[in-house]
Amino acid sequence: MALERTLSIIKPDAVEKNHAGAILARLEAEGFTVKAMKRIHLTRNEAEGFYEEHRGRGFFDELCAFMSRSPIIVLALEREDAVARYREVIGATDPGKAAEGTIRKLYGASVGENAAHGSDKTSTAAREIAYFFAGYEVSPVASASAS
Ligand code: DGI
Repeated sequence: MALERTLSIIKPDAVEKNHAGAILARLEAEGFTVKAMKRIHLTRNEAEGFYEEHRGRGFFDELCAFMSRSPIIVLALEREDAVARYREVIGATDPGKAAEGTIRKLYGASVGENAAHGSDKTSTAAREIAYFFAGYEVSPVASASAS
């Protein structure tokens, strides 16, 4: 199975409730390596840019207001099959439908405030990592076995 990267966001609701440490510990325990990480407070425009593909959907304004409400923690994570494995660990979009023990089940409150974001495919992951991190901030993929 291929070594991959995915973009993870610990969303405002989880950071506000001081769940970031527990979520990060869980991700490390699940075998993800942190290749880049930062805490940022998105502007409304930056949130809209990140979720551009959802523009026009009924929840877009609510989503962007939420994501720019308070700081988030953004991570580039690496492990084998990272995109799919990460989505398993966070669980379904709606915490009410997420499997027991998943991050969204444990820490999410609603479909809008669901604690974590994860890229949906590898091509999306590359674009999303580049949205938040300059090249020098992320370890080169080619040297993934090094730190
Ligand atoms: O990839 P996901 O984050 O699991 O889900 P997505 O790409 O379909 O939607 C992106 C985010 O938009 C999701 O994490 C929460 C928000 N969202 C999606 N569907 C709804 C929603 N927010 C509200 N309020 N209502 C929705 O139906």
